[in-house]
Amino acid sequence: MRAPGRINLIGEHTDYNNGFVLPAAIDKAIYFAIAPRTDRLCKVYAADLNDTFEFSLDSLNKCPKSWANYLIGVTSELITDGYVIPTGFEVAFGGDVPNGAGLSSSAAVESGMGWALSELFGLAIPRLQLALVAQRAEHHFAGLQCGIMDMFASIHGKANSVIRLDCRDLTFEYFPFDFENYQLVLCNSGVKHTLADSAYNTRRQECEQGVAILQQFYPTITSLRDVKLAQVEAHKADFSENVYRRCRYVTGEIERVVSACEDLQRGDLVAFGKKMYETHTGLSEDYEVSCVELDFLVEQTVALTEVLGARLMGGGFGGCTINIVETAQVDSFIEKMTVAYRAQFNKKLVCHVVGITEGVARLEKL
Ligand code: GAF
Repeated sequence: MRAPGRINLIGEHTDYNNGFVLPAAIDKAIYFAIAPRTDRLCKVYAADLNDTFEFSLDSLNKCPKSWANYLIGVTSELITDGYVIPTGFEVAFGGDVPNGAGLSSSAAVESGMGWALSELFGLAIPRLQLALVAQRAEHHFAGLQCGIMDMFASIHGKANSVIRLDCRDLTFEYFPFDFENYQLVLCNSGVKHTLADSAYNTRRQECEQGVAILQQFYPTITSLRDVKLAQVEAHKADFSENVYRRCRYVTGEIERVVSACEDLQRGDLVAFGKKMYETHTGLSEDYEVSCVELDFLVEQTVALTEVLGARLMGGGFGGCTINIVETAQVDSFIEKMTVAYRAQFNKKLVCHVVGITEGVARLEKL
């Protein structure tokens, strides 16, 4: 089984606000091998951590080992949805999705685990249902009140295409993203913010507070998706400063994704790239999920003519920036960024040129 990590071109922190996102599955993945047992025991092995864990199908509870919770969570949520896991199993997994880099290794683990169980026991789980199961596993077992984007992308990815997902009704469309002259390059700041999960959940609550305030004026709205940026501005005095800025960013970003998709359809990557910078500014100043390292990495690109757009990617507080870079200049871009990062922070910058691939799938027998 192969379950990929994901990137997101634009549309950050919009998924849990019922907005649009534009992610894709990438050529970095977690691989699973699975076999059935005859009893109720489940033995799991995380190859990259060289760590093991065992649990029983009869007591699927949260455990102190964070990585194991993704596997227990998916197993438990599948059973909640009525799928029959007839016996225990042995599973080993590992891959090359860097942990804590904002490429959603956790969603890859959840999608891969679900797909592995589906294949092993002939469950034929529909892809959308698996994404919802993985999201609930994250909520209930990992404690992150995430949106649907990461698991959806890992499960629905298509080679050389980004997915325009409407997180309100979960309809989606593939947009070709295959520009010979440009590559997607990720610059990994190496920063892993330990408070990221709790700060993420706080952002989500602040958006919900914004919705509750606006509902007093517009009773029919149910999420920030139903709100225009102009309405947020009109009610500035009704919000606290933080809630106002969170809502301003999200409503602006949802509108930005829609017009960024139009840029893409016209093949106008220059206009698309400009919007990536606007997103970064919003994430940094209004949503406050950036950090000095990510701001530095984005600022460094502003003067580089070979870069069309750059921004922090994913939940924030660390991880990677995503950059659209002229193909012929990719090596020199990486060199320049690595030197600058070392000079500023005395830290090594790891860069990845990423390709866009298919979503989770069973691999042919080796
Ligand atoms: C994390 C979450 F898991 C996603 O659901 C999404 O909200 C993202 O942060 C921000 O866009 O990856």
